[in-house]
Amino acid sequence: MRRGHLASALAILLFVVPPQLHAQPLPAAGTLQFSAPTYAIPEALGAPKITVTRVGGSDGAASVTAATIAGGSATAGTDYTPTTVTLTWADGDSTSRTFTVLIVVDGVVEPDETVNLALSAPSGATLGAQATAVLTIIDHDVAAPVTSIPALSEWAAALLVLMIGAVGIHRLWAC
Ligand SMILES: [Ca+2]
Repeated sequence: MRRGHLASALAILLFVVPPQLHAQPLPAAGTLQFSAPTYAIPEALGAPKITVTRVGGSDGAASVTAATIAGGSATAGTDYTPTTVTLTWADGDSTSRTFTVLIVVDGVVEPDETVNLALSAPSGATLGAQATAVLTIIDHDVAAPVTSIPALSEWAAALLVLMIGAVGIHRLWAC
């Protein structure tokens, strides 16, 4: 085949082949990540639901480990129950998953505290950019009002009244 004929054949081939076959996208498994970088929950509500999303594809089954990890200012076991769960998706499923972190309602007045959250061990998909997040526990306890101690002058006045009363009674008996 002469060079001119070859070029013509290639041009015809490119024209005939549908454009969508030129760059066929591979089915994507998607990425797994937290729905937000931060979450906040009043301590009194006790059980925030944390959302993990699958975005950018849903090809094949997937799973990921979601857990509370060390590093936040809240204390595991005292302020919250340490949690590790496995979240799973079926092939074609791209709906969100949630897991719950149990907060300890302690009745103690304290600053707001944080719990670090992390995704790890992805299977069938990859971790997205938001693979960590921070949960803030907003303290709801209030300090009991301090009972005021009577001023010294009030004590002195009360004592004076007692003394005057005692003297009066003594005089009555003497009469
Ligand atoms: Ca508290």
